[in-house]
Amino acid sequence: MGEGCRRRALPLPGRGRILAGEPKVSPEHEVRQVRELTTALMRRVPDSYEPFYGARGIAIDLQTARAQHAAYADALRAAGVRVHLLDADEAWPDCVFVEDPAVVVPPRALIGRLAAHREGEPPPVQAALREWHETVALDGGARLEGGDVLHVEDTTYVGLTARTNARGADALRDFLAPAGRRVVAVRVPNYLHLKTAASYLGNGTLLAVPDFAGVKAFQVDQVIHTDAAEPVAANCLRVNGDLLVVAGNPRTEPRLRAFAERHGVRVVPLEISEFQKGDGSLTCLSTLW
Ligand code: CIR
Repeated sequence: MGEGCRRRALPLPGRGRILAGEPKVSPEHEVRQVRELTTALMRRVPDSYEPFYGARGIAIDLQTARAQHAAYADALRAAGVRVHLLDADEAWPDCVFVEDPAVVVPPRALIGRLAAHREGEPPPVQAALREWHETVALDGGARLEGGDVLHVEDTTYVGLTARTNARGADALRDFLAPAGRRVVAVRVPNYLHLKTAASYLGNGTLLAVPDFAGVKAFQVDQVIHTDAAEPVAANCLRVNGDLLVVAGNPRTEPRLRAFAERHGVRVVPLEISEFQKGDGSLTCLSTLW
């Protein structure tokens, strides 16, 4: 990465100080700072997660799911984040995927409107977020899920998917305007959410599945592709000096380790099999700020 690739620190509005957490980077690879994340909201796994998927022919092991959830929370803590655990709501089996009901950019949080089978999830999340943030509602026709919102430096990309519509993208644009953030909408035809197809590793680097055409819309220095046979690896979570990656992707992991080595980032593989069965991945298990 050369001189022309340097960027200023991630200018997301927030209270956190800026970290320059890349001690292993040599001088010619300029330190690229990342905004410190201090806090995560997670939501417990409801008992109903198992029968909900069981009725669809998908066998969830609830005990394993909870162990994976706990390991994920520990990984966030190890990355320096304070984790707040919200109670599950048995009426809404997917409520563990707490990324989707809100987009938090301190000092405000935009409350999403979710797919019908998840429509009851936002109110308790909104109530919890009010402890830290002013919350903002969507207008009537807007639909927006947090899995479609990807912050990359001073731009926020929003996926137009089966879950997020143009009005939701417009609402996000309005919400982020006071923070000075640009919003770019990207069509994501074949994946559940934008962050199913791509995620931001920090340091100017996007990770994406190889068949994601929308990658052209991203202003980044570098794109790393997952192996074509490992699309689930595309959802990583950079938290301060750590990069949480989905375990069990042996062809993609060396590419992520090479990135991490170059930038002084620690790779933390996490098993999330029981959440992948519910179409979830790493980012969806928390809302971070
Ligand atoms: C759903 O259908 O919405 C859930 N089963 C999966 C949500 C995953 N969310 C995410 O990746 N942000």
